[in-house]
Amino acid sequence: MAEEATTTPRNKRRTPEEASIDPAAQEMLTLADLMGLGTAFSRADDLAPCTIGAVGMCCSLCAMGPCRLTKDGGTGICGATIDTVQARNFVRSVAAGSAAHSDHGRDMAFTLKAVANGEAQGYAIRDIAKLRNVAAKYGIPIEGHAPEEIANELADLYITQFGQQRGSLVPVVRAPERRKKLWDELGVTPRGVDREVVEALHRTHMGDDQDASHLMQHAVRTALADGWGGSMIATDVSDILFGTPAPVLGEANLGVLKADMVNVVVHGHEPTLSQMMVAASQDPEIIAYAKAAGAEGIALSGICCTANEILMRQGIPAAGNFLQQELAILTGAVEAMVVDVQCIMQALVALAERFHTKIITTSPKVRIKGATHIEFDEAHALTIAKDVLKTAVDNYQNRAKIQIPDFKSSLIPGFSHEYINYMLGGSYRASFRPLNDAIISGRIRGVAAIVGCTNPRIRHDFNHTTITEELLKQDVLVVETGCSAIASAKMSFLLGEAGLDRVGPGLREVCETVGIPPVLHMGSCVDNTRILTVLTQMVEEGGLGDDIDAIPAVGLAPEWMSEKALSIATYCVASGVYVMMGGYNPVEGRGDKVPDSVLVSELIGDGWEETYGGRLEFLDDPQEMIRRTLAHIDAKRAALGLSAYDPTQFGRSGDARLDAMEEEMGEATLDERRAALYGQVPTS
Ligand code: MSK
Repeated sequence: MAEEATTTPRNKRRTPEEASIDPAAQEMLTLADLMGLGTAFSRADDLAPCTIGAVGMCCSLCAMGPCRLTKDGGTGICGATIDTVQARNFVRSVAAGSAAHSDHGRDMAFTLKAVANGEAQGYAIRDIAKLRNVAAKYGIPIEGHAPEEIANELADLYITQFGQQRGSLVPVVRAPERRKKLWDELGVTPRGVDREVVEALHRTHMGDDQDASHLMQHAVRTALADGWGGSMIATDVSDILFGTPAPVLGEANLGVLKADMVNVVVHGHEPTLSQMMVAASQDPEIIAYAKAAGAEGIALSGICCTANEILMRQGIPAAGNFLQQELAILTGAVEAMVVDVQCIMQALVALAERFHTKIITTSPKVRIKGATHIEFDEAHALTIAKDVLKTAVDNYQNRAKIQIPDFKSSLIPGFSHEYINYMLGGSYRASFRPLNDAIISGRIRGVAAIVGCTNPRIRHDFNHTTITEELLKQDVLVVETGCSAIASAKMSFLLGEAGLDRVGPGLREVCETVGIPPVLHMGSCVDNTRILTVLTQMVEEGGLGDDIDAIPAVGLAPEWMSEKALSIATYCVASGVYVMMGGYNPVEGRGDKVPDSVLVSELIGDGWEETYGGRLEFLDDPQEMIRRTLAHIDAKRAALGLSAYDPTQFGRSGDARLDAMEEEMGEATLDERRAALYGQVPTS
């Protein structure tokens, strides 16, 4: 792919092709222009970001300000330096991100409790093996106990993690030994989820913590409460209740919408409602109701991480990632967009008014003015899901002109850490040994986790797919979550054979041998904890050092936009990962030349690397992210004493060898081919 500008030109409307690389998105943006309708893309063009706030030089924490610290050595009215202001802003963002993920985890824990007590209509414990496995990690008795009893105890334990005041969050026991010791020594082991978030808000209130290093230490503790706390709980409970993901065939992009069916798009993050919507949409009563309205049935699809939750478990199609929420409405074919929490644009309501689409909010925590509210409650989950679907069906008759872009790609999602473990070794010797060995031999150069949002200030999907495409050529195994995974799905990187012609020779051999796509879709945003688990299991397997920071691995969020992404990045760095994020650096501003001051952007780079072995950087250019990824992976390989990456060593086995032989041998007989392959003299 040619190198092209990826950031928003200021004060100029981009063409659809400049705004997105996705042809479906381009078609809808063209339609929006024709209809004179705005989207996040056009609003990003019209609204220049605040250059002072963007780099963390504005403090609005009290009514003496807001103070803009643009002058060298300048301070706020209270005397706060730019370092203090940047650190406080950063801590607050991490606290918001950690709170969002963790509150999701809390709701999942309460749902598990309700299911265990038979108080949640339509739900069941789907993965008893995972329930037993997780419970056993915490010493919950499992032998001779019914799943409901175990679930009850696990739910109680998980619920206490939010209000716990002292000690350590229990999922932290799953981290590598050396890492846990480091966190204890540094005083960043999270005590309780709510405690860390509340303390983050307290410390950043006017007149409290005013030492940037000390503040940033609490950013780490608050983020770890997300990654090794709230998010990990969310992933565990989702798997227990809805099934641990395993490969399944799915589809992605706006072309999954159906012209002759009632289209219902679920959007947001929590799987409790969306899973029930899947069940309700397959109910004969609901299908009959849709047919009576003149439709062929109900077509359920998803946007953002709710899409990922039902895509990787049931193969329900993803209509798109974050920036496609408005574009789905522009098709005119969506009867209802059903939203729960996070990443939902308020602009949906005004846009939907120009069409017949109903925006239905469902969470007691989220209302949007002008939207229809049908509150979800797990005690009556199936009944509510059916009511929502009937509302959508009733709206089908109001549909006018539709334009569904004819673009969609197949994909195979569902690579949970449990499945990766199984696929590498099989039922009897499930193990990460083959993955470690492939890295040690150089067949796989290293691992990159590419995650996170899309952002209208960055050319939609461009950074995600440019980086993915090049790293695959360089034999880097790529795992993805969130909106990044949907971007790669649209490029067919998540479909076994379809992506292998664009993959380096060593990685291709591994993909062919194991039977996996070159990019592994590991789930939603909270499922970044699956990546932490994989890294921990690689450490435990041996041969790649004794902690996560030794592994030749990198994390990238090249089109991030949400505070959750800052929390994810921070807990990954504190776990030992080098993380690069796209776009501007929120702690970059340097008006302050006070001697001995700690510049926060230096702290999150060199400072955190010295302390945690991981570092956080913000970069505009995807080519530079690729260069730094490969340099880091090669440096880690060298530090482990592994051979330097050499692609010429690989690519002569498996399908590639057969293909080459096919070309060379043309009309050769079977025996001649056998002889060429195995060096044997034909015996027949
Ligand atoms: S949905 S947080 S835009 S990845 Fe998880 Fe996508 Fe980012 Fe929302």
